[in-house]
Amino acid sequence: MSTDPNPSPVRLKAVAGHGQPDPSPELEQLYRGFERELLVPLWTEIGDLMPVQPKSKAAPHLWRWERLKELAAQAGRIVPVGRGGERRAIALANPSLGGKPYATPTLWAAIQYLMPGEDAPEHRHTQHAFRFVVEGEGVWTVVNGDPVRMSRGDFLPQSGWNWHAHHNAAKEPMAWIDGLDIPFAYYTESQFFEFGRESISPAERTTPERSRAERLWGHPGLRPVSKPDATPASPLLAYRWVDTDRALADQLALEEEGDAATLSPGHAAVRFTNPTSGGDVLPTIRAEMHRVRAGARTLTRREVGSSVFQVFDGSGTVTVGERRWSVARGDLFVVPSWVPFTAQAATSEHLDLFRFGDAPIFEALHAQRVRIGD
Ligand code: GTQ
Ligand code: FE2
Repeated sequence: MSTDPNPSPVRLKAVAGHGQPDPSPELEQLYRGFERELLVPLWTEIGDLMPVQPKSKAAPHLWRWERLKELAAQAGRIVPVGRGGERRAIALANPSLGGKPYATPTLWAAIQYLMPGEDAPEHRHTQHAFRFVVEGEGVWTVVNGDPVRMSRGDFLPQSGWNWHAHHNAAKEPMAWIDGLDIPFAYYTESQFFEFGRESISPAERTTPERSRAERLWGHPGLRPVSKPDATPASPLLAYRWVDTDRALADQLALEEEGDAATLSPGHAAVRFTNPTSGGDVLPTIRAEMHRVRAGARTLTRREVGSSVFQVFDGSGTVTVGERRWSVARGDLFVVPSWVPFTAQAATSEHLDLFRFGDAPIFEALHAQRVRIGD
């Protein structure tokens, strides 16, 4: 009845179709009964609930770095950063995810901005996080009291429940991107959060070239014997561009010398890994850097789970499902679950793509699938 003060949210409509019962007054009566008792039969929902392959709600979408930076700078002039709001971070909101600040169903991606001399206050949360720097320098992120320099090309993981604050020690504002598993933690209702100290100490405002974490863990192929245990997330707090760049350049050089060093011709890729285990750098987030040689193209790839890419350097064309964009430095785009992706570098310069995704979740659950080719 229309006067029902608590109408059922279940709405069932008899429709003709494959495997559907013929519409009839009895069927209507049955469906009203289901609605009253808050019941939904499988036969009307199966196409949505159990598709033959993942059908992402998320849309392929691109955000231009120039636009993001402009708005972040505007926020820098107007919006203070401090306790409560915690961060001047502005998230990418996928147009198909209901207005939530989610880049994909599992991943948060945001531009964060700090003015000269500013501090983002200390806190910790169970969500896993990282920073990636596409340009600029001058901010130190302070993780459990360890100041870590952030410069162009650096990848900085911060696994859940570590205290962290950010400090801009430079005379210029700085922007970078954050990736977190906020949507995943939200759906699974597994979040915890704590405020830290009101301000960090003078010792934590120092600006060392290398963090304590790098001095302990940042030596290729060497681990401290004093730390025998594998940890679920990487204890190394910075992966420096000089190392990533050299690894990619070496792969392409080896390929030219005839070694099978690359993923496919002209496509080099490295994954950021946890030095205690060789596994992914964070329990829920995989991060990689890809380099496509000038004029080369990656294989078409689709996989379970979603990714966000940021163009680190160069230019080219990326194809995500039905969408195709010309991309340049800083541009960010989303590749939803099981949507085919290819990247083509410009003929004049290589294309460097930073990528992060949720693959570790699906691998842990033995639900990961990858398909190469069209
Ligand atoms: O820098 O600590 O983009 O806690 C979202 C949540 C950044 C951060 C974000 C956060 C942070
Ligand atoms: Fe945080």
